[in-house]
Amino acid sequence: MIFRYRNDVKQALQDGQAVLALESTIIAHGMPYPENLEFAREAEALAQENGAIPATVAILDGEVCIGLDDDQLNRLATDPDVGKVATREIGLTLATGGHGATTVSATMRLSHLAGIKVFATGGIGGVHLGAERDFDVSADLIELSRTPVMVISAGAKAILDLPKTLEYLETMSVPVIGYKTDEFPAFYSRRSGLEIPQRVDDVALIAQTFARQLQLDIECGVLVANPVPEETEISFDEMSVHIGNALSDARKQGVIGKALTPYLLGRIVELTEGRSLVTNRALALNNVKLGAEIARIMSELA
Ligand code: PSU
Ligand code: MN
Repeated sequence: MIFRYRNDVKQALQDGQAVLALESTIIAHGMPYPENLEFAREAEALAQENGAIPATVAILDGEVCIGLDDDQLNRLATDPDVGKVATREIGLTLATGGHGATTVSATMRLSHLAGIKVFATGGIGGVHLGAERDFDVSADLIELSRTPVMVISAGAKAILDLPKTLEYLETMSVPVIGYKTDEFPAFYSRRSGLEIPQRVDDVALIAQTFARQLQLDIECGVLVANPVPEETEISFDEMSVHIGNALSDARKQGVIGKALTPYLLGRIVELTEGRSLVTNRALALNNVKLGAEIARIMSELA
């Protein structure tokens, strides 16, 4: 068997009830232990409270797991051998019976194959600063352009080139919807100064927008940009300083490729003395809540 479903997830999918996908790279490579495990448990509980069955996605022992139990969450949060799996690494990880935490790209693809339409994360990968030299563009953007799953995010952080990320999404025909905002949020901060042309304040309209795309077999996803709650945001100006320092440390250490995003996230937690982690947790949970509401409305539309 390649797909293993937690029982309640399988049942909910069969019955057409709301299911919300959650990624696992944020657990294995996006936050330190034990905050990562606490976050993973809280995210599952919050989805449930808001009317959707949570399905954290990962690859364990060569199987795609849709919905994890507490032991499996623990394993992802603590085992240093759990790799970071983007879409291109799915095949080899399965073929070797390996383990992997799935990124936004792989989680989208596997959710789609499992029949899950809505997925909540923290922030997406994007076009990296200096991409005109090193071509570092996250596979998340490619997946958004070819896989019909809605992704709820707090935008993307300024470790990325945000204007280029938005341009790329436009080129790749990925709709970007600002939930109650006219600006693309910058993960830790509510504002980036960059305009999003499509603002929607009504959750039901977000669900209907995606339902229409699905009806027409438009194959791309939708990126929902949901700003971090005001009480936990860190200003763009302050974060820019820490991000600049983290980027220069990465350059000095020669960190590139798939190691770069986890390195920067960890370094920023250190540089902000843990404040960025509090913000990261709050924004990701805020996305889970919105994602669960959208998933619930989508299941009622079907
Ligand atoms: N951004 C975050 N937290 C994360 C990630 C991104 O704020 O944990 C993870 C996600 O899993 C995302 C991946 O899909 O990093 C992108 O990695 P890359 O930049 O190597 O494509
Ligand atoms: Mn990359």
